[in-house]
Amino acid sequence: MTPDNKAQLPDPDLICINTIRTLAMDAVQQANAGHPGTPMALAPLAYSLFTRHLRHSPRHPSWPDRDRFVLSCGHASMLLYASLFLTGYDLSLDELRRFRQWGSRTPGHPEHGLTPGVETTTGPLGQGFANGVGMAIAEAHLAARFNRPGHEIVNHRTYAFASDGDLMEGISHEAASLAGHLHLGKLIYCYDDNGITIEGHTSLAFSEDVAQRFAGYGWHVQRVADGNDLAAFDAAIAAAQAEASRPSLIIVRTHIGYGSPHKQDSAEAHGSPLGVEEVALTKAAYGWPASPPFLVPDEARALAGRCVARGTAMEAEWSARFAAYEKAYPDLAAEWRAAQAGELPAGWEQALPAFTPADGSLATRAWSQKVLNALAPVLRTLVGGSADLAPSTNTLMKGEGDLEADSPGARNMHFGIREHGMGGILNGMALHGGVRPYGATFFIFTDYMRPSVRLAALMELPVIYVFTHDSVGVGEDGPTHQPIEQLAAMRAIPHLTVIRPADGPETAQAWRAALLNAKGPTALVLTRQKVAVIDRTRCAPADGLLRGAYVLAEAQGGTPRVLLLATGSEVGLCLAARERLQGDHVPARVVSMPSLELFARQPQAYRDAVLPPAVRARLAVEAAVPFGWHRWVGTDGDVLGIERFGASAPYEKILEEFGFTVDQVVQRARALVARTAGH
Ligand SMILES: Cc1ncc(C[n+]2csc(CCOP(=O)(O)OP(=O)(O)O)c2C)c(N)n1
Repeated sequence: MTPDNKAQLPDPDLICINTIRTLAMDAVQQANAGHPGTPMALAPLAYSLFTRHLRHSPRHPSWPDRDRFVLSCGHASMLLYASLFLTGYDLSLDELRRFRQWGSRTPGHPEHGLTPGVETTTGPLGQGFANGVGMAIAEAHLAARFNRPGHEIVNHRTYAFASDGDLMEGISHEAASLAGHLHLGKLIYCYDDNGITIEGHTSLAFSEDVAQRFAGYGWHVQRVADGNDLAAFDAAIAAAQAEASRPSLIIVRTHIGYGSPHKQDSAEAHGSPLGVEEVALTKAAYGWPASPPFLVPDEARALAGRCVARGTAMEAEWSARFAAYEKAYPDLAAEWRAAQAGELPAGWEQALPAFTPADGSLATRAWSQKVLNALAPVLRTLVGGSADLAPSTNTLMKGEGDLEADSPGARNMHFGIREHGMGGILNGMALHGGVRPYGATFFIFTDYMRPSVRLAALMELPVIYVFTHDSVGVGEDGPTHQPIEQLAAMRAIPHLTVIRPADGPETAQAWRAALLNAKGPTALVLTRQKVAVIDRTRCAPADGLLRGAYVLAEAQGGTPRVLLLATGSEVGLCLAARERLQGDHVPARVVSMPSLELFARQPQAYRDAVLPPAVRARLAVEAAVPFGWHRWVGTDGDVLGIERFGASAPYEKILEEFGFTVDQVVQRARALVARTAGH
């Protein structure tokens, strides 16, 4: 086919657009892997957005008041890389040539933190969609909190491109529904309606009316009939910007592999190189020289200078505004700066409550509520909530309002029953910055949000999760609600710190560790059932938690014959078992191990001090699948865990049936001592 877009577009625009297209084709061809078709289709939209609409500063990609852009269909990464390169970001043409190669800044899917201008890591479809919603929530919250009449220092939009796959994934429903509910008027999404996915035409599996769907969510919906029609697209963006109280969806009809004589509008254009011949034919159809590859004509090269100048001017204007704000509101400005930097206020740790046995027995989720509420007034950046379980996860900040459409500056969020959406939104909030987001649900439902938790870990975002109802200790709700394999599954995620505290003081330290962890997400794993406060006059202080594991109760005489390792609610069991073992002249050391990740990071000498290599009799006690514990108990050790699904009964009965009794621990420990004595 012969593209007719020359007739519609002024030449310099078309040259820039075709530069994006051909760079994508060439990079994918050179890498012999990648997705050329979607960048070819979306090039006009990206060009228009990056050069005319997006308020961004290519030389300062972290300018706080920039508009955010999310490429939710991360497989179209070359679209983003070419756009960033052409608009003057610190991304060279050589990097585009090294697309998908080891050590390049142009990986297969965009990775936040690696490439300047990449606002979030995308690729798992639907995640970016939810991230954008989180960014817009953070913006609305910070605008409400910090802006003052005549002084708007927070005022930016969030744009995203989303594909069929993004909209098919359930997370897009969850996030879009909440975005509509919250009236996120500064959210502008473009849906790439190209009718093609990997298996063929979308009609194979996707026939809903997307416009009606989003209208139903309360979004402002527009259509652009032709993705090459820049004037229509610009008008739609302008209308979306003018819409203040509803998120916008612009449904743009595009053609995957646009201009490719044999592959346009086919699934073949989606995820493999066009082929040398087809690249040549497509370039000919564009009126583009066949060689050299990676050609950037002067018209396209000139873009960078203009975009940099445009961005620098925008940023300078904002800086002047900020300076005036700082003069008028010095305290607020200082607070804003600290929030942006993710700094915790000096002395915040003094707000951590100290619990003693006199405080009685409470579930760790209940201790957590006390800690959260002690910290909330001090840590004003804490914003979060639960997926409709706040009364059970105990995550409400008392006295703080509900973050709703008409009160975006409040701090208690209500995610609705949308765990996956919550996970993606928390990531977006953390990426936006200025807030310290937390989200809560039952531990069992981490399975519903695991993809987002994994991405938080991959991006090393300081999200805090409060996961309660952490074991068969849930009781009567039964096996559907009783986590068994979730601890192992969460611990298997690199860069995620999992903390399962044993009592009130450890729960306070767990929050402390989570807040101090700026380099990745932290999951607090908390009980539903009550646990006693450990007598710290007889045991070690709870701040040992910061090292992941610590000697809670030393063996009599200091040389243990057996080590009892436990987390959370099972620590108390081990303390009781220790008493019995000691009575039987078996010196037993109890090691509280709330975080295997934190412990693994300690120097060998510390680890050996806690778990002396010479002591082979080691029993780990945890009401979960034993997977992962053998690293710590060794080949001679034993794990009292659970290798079946749970059961519906009062929790005391379940724990007894599953062997979580002092008797069992003592018996298993004795057997271990006997077995290892002969070694
Ligand atoms: C959660 C998830 N499932 C599956 C995939 C694999 N995948 C990559 S692109 C794609 C679908 C492509 O269709 P579409 O979203 O319409 O993108 P386009 O063909 O327009 O580029 C799939 C299934 C993925 N990246 N993420």
